Amino acid sequence: PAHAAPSGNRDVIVHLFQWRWKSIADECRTTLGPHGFGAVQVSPPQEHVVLPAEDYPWWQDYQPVSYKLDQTRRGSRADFIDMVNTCREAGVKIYVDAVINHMTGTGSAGAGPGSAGSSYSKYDYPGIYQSQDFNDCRRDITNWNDKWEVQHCELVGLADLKTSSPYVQDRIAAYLNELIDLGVAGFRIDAAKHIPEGDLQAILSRLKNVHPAWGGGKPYTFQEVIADSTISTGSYTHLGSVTEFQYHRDISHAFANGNIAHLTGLGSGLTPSDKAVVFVVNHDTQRYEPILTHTDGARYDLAQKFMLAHPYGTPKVMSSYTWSGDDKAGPPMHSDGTTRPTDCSADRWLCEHRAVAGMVGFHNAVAGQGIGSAVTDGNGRLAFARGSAGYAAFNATNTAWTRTFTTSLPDGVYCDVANGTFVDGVCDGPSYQVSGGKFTATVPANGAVALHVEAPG
Ligand code: LAG
Ligand code: CA
Repeated sequence: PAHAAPSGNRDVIVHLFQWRWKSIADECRTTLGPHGFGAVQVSPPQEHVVLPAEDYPWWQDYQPVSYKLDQTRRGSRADFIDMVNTCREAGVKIYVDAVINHMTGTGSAGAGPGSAGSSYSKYDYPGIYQSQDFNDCRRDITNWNDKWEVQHCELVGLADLKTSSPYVQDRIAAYLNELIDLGVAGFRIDAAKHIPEGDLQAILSRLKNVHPAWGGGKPYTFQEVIADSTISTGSYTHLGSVTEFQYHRDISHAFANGNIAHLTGLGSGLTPSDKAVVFVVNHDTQRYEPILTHTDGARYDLAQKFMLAHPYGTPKVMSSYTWSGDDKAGPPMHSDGTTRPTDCSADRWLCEHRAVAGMVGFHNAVAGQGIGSAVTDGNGRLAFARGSAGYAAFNATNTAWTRTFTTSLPDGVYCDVANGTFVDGVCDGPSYQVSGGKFTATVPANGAVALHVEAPG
């Protein structure tokens, strides 16, 4: 049912993890729209638990208390609506992180009030869900080889919704449809593999069409499926896109190890490209199983640039904040636990997406062109063409790589969008002259050079 692809070529997703709605609206207007980003994955907007005793961890969001959109740490319902509209006017879709497998757990606050003031206790959410709306297996998932258990018992102790119940399906669909009515264009389905496929299908089949600006079809959905030998991404691809965690592991190890020469074939054998949402890192892996993250500096930015240059999958760029010590640490916040506005040059906001923004234009300009004419130099260097629309070179070594590349880009001067950006006809990076089908470049250590037809120098 819900599987319309993002419209046009603007399909790149950026995850503005924990950003306030107002800050996202500003970023859509000033940065995301002009650079051609397609969509923002926003943090879960529904009412959630509030845990002052644990210093307001980021993961409050993943314990829903109700589907009210007011008074989360990121702003009001009115702020949310303003963000959706402002981003749409900038050509940027909003994808909501939909937490629909479960409600709250038993943490430092086992009972209400939630962030919008609602009272609750585990298995009891007045006016929404009561005990009969939860699965009967009221214990943690222990045997991850048992598909029934993975889908009907509790993920880290979170009250598992009885998604087989038509009432629960209706209630979840009502929440998602309210978001569609507000202009939301798609959803990340949190913990999708913990929801039986048939139940998820029943929920998604109840969804309305999205805003006409986004084509008016069913919402774009990507399901978080951490595939293993018990549950594969293929169990969910008939319902929409899926997150491809093997891609995350493959690209991260390759760049971490400086072993990138073989990456032209990245993604082969994995989920079909048109169903795969791909990423170098997400908010969980950067904490719990880091391979390559913002702490790795240039090599990490290089991997995100490569993802934007390579044809496999729908890229999702991470943009987060630093933390020290405990991995539950929340974003920069006020003393009451509400999040501070993003300032990319202050606090702990990283704004990683800005470092790779020029490559979004490359991704959009070369859409539909295959990868070809690969050139390597040892294990750590790889350059390739995207038809005659673009050419990119990647250097995952600690020494610069100078050579003359052969390209089918038309002769002319091109903006290097790996080291600068091209917005409103202005190139703010280096430029290169292609003549006679060749150009000579010095690809920086742990850096890239990328030229495409829509960015003259
Ligand atoms: C996800 N995808 O399937 C999210 O990407 C992931 O970030 C969520 O876990 C998880 N599923 C549930 O939506 C996060 C934190 C957990 C946290 C959970 C609920 O990674 O650490 O659990 O959100 O807030 C916390 C405590 C647990 C406790 C649980 C219930 O860490 O020890 O059992 O709350 O009280
Ligand atoms: Ca479940």
